Formats: sequence, C-alpha cells, structure tokens
Amino acid sequence: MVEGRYRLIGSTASPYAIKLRALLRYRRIPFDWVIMTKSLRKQTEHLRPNLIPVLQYPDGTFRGETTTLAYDLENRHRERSVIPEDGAVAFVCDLLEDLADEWAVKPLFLYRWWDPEDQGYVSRWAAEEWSVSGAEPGSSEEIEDFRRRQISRMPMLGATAENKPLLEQSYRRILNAFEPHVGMTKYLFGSRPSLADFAWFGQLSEMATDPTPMRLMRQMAPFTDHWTRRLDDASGVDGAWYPREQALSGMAEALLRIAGELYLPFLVANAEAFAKGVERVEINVWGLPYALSPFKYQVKCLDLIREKFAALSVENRTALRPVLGRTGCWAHLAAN
Ligand SMILES: N[C@@H](CCC(=O)N[C@@H](CS)C(=O)NCC(=O)O)C(=O)O
Repeated sequence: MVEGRYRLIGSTASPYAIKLRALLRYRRIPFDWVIMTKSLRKQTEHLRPNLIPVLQYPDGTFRGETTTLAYDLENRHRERSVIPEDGAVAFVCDLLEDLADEWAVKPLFLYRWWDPEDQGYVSRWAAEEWSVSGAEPGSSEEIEDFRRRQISRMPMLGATAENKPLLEQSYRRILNAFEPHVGMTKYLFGSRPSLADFAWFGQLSEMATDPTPMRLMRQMAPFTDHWTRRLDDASGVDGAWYPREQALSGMAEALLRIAGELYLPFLVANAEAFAKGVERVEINVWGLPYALSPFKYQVKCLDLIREKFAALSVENRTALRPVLGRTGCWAHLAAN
C-alpha cells in the first residue's frame, strides 16, 4: 500500500477526468482534485500534449491514460477492485469500457459542438477550466478560441453532418440499453460498479449536463440520469459481483449488441481501410451511413481487444460464445 495522496488534475467538462475521479472515490484511494491550469499544463507537457486527466502519484510523477491508470491502481491497491473476478466477465468489462471511451464520446462531441446553444454552454464552461489559448483567462476571446478549436476537431471524431443521424441514433440506443436495467444497486456486472461502469458514467454524465443530450436523457431515460448522478460518488457502495451468467445478460448484453452491430464493424472497417491505404470508407449501420477516414489510433483499439480475446482460456471463451454470438460480436473478435 502506498502512503500519501494522489493528485488528479482535470476538468469537470472532461468525461475521462470525472471517470477517474469517480473511480478513485469508489475505491477510497486518497486523492486531491484540482483543475488543469496553464502552469500545470507546462509541468505535464511531456505527456501526450494537453491530455486530460493527468494523475500525479504520491512520488510526484505524472501519468496519463485512464485505462492504464485504472489497471495500475489495481496493482497498487487491493481493496474494492473494479475488475470483475471472473475472466470471461472481465473481458466484457474491457470491451464495454472501450465502447464508452471510444464510441460514446462521438455523440457527446457532436452534441457539444453542433447546436449554438450547446456550443455556447460548453465553450464557456470548458474554456474556463481547460484553457488552451494564449488569450486572457476569463475573456470572451478565450471562449471563442476554445469553441473554434473544438469545432475544428469534429471531423477527426466523425462528428460531421453526414454522420449525425447515426451518432444520434447510437445515443438513443445507448439510453435504451441502460434504462430498463439501471437501479439503486444495479451496475453492469453486479451490485458493485466496474471499470466499464465508470467509463459510461464519464460519458453519460457529460451528456446529462449538456443542453441537447440532457433533454433527451430526461425524456427517454430518467432513471439512467439518476443512476449516472449517483455514480459520481459511490464511496459508500458495498456490493458483490453477479454470478457469471447473470453478469453476461441484462445491461451487459444490451450494450454488447451495440458493440456487435456498430462499434466492432466500425473498428474492422477502419483497420481494413488503414491497411489498404484507402482515404475514406463508408459503412452502413441500422440503415444509416457512417463515413470515416482511417485513424491509426483506432486500429490499435481493435488489436488490443482481439489480443485480450485471444488470451482468454478455452473455458472462458466457451462461456462467452452464446452471448457474443447473439450480439454479433463473436465474428469480429474471433476473426484473424
Ligand atoms: N484515452 C484517454 C483519453 C483522454 C482524452 O482524450 N482526454 C481529452 C479530454 S476529454 C483530451 O484531453 N484531449 C486533448 C485535447 O483535446 O487536446 C484517457 O482515457 O485518459
């Protein structure tokens, strides 16, 4: 056990920062929360430029990447683990964490930077906590710089007019996947939350705050809204993991369907296009088009998921076969 406190440097507007903050609270790991400032940015610029959040360890070192950090914290602190004990369930946890981190951020980004109401709301908020420009702190110039910077990044995330119907549809399907299953003590794989629950918390919590997706969530999925709000501080939650069969049904199965129908086909198309050097690919999901320019980072996401899948024991893979088959994930994972 490490002595001393961690320091989590982030912004309340960053889904990844509040993901890690909620995880640290649940795990009862002592830490202090601070907002990213220009001077902290300087101190941490050796990490991937401008990355939020950054975790400063008790020994003073700075580290990034919430998934890597969550696993490192598992090695350093034993109590209140967020990784399911069952290896088959732990694989699904990793896949659903990735779905939240890498896909759910797309509708989040689209809603944030599409409508002027959302743009105005988020640019005031995020520019204040997350200044990236040389403009005077708190000035309208700083807000405008931030707004322009984020809008320029929309195509990179696939948040374009062409893809808008599919991104919106994916948000509605995500809400529908959660709503029947969430509850006071109901998480993805038990009555205790997992790493995947915290990743979903991060993305959903921002969408529960930004004007357009907030209205949709309150209309379509009010209990998901409450569930998300509670997960911000689960330091008093003391639950258990479900038995394997229960853990692989319900909420997990509903989200696996989104992975099988949307996310894994997207990753596969991206990897194929990248390998062939094609500049633009269009896929069609749920009758809606999605155009992508191959992105190397997401080739790595697919490789990582497939490596984890390949490393499963035969017994674990056999246990996953029915649910991964039904949800359309199996063919994309077992390929290669
Ligand atoms: N995979 C990273 C993602 C972190 C991330 O993308 N953070 C965003 C903010 S939500 C960021 O800092 N982006 C850099 C930028 O926009 O310049 C993690 O889990 O920590």
